[in-house]
Order: sequence, then C-alpha cells, then structure tokens
Amino acid sequence: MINILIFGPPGSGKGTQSVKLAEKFNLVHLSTGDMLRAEIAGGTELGRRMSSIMSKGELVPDEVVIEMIAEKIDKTRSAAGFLFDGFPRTVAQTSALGKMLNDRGMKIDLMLVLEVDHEELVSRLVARAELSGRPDDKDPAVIENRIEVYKSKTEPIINYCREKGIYQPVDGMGTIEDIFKRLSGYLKKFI
Ligand code: B4P
Repeated sequence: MINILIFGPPGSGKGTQSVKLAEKFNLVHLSTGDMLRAEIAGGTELGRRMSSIMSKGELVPDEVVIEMIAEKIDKTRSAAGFLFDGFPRTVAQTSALGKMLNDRGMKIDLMLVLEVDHEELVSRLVARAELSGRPDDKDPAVIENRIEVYKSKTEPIINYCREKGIYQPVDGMGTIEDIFKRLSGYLKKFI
C-alpha cells in the first residue's frame, strides 16, 4: 500500500493531476474539495453550512474534513493506496491524518508539492471560473484570499513533512502532460 499527499496552492493542479495519477497507479482519489462540493450540490445541512465559508475562500473547520476522510478510508480499506488531494490543509489536519493512518497500520509515504508562480495560479483560476461557475473562482479578491490562507495555514505543513523525509517539491509550471510525467516519475519509485 502507498499513500500520497498532493499539495500546492489553489490552482496549482492538484485536482487535475490527482485524477490522472489515481487512474494510472490504481489509487483511491480522496479530494476534500470535491466531497464538500458534493455536499453543497446535494443540498445537505452540512453543505449549506460549509457553502458560505468556501465562497469566501476560507477553510472549513478541521473536524468536518477529518471525519469525512476517516469515513472514506474505512469504506475503502482494501485499496492499493490513497491519493489525498487538498487534505491535510492545516497542521491539526496533518496530525489527525497521521494518527488515523497509524491506528490502521498505514503511513504517509510521499508528499508531492506542486510549485507554481502566483500570476499563473490566478490566471488558471480565473479561466476555470468561466467553465465551472465555482463561486470561489469568480471573485479575484477571494482567489487572493485562498492563496493567502494557503501561505498562512497550509504551507507550515511542509516543514512537518520535510522533517519526516517525505517532502518532494515538483515544478508545476508547463503543460498538464509535462507535469503528469514529472509526478509519475516520483510515484514510480514507490510502486
Ligand atoms: P479544492 O477543491 O481543494 O480546490 P483548489 O485548491 O482550488 O484546487 P483544485 O485542485 O481544485 O484546482 P487545480 O489546481 O487542479 O478546495 C476548494 C475549497 O474547499 C477551499 O478553498 C476550502 O474552502 C475547502 N476545502 C477543501 N479541502 C479542505 C480542507 N482539507 N480543510 C478545509 N477546507 C477545505 O486546477 C485549477 C485550474 O487550473 C483548473 O481549471 C485546471 O484545468 C487548470 N490547470 C491545472 N493544471 C494546469 C496547467 N498545467 N496548465 C493550465 N491550466 C491548468
């Protein structure tokens, strides 16, 4: 079993690359962003509560995403491995994931961090707003806030993973296929 974190600021290509990597390496793709958007689309009580937080570009409470992930892991224990996309996003989520995996005899093997220029992030998200209609992509101020939230709350996780020896920065600039080849190269070393 191999467990991978795919990491990077909003618009860095986490979701885009995760779909491709999960298919190629037969991993279960767990995206907390997708799970939360499914709650909103389904009109659930949780979705209604999370929608206003997400549309401002803020992070939803740690306990909400931790519970979602734990449920998914337990439903798919026979998987060849998990690809965590957009989770963890805070130091508290990272500790919770470490404990969750440890309790189940699993661990994080690799953290892939996509590195992308600021202007490129903004331009990708603005372009996606046209197609996706995502409220958090529509407003440039919300995009900037998401990038700020990434820097203040999510980036500190990198130090934790560096200390564990699982940190791998990856150039996230270029075409989707070029970046996919780079990421695949790192995964192949584990599979
Ligand atoms: P996410 O769904 O994780 O979304 P994201 O950070 O915006 O990145 P995403 O993965 O979707 O985009 P990608 O870079 O692939 O989070 C959304 C919100 O949910 C958060 O702001 C937060 O409120 C909440 N949330 C989620 N997880 C949470 C957690 N754990 N804790 C608390 N809150 C949480 O792609 C962006 C665009 O770029 C796409 O249109 C894509 O086609 C394009 N693109 C990708 N690669 C490209 C390339 N190489 N060249 C050109 N375009 C490219």
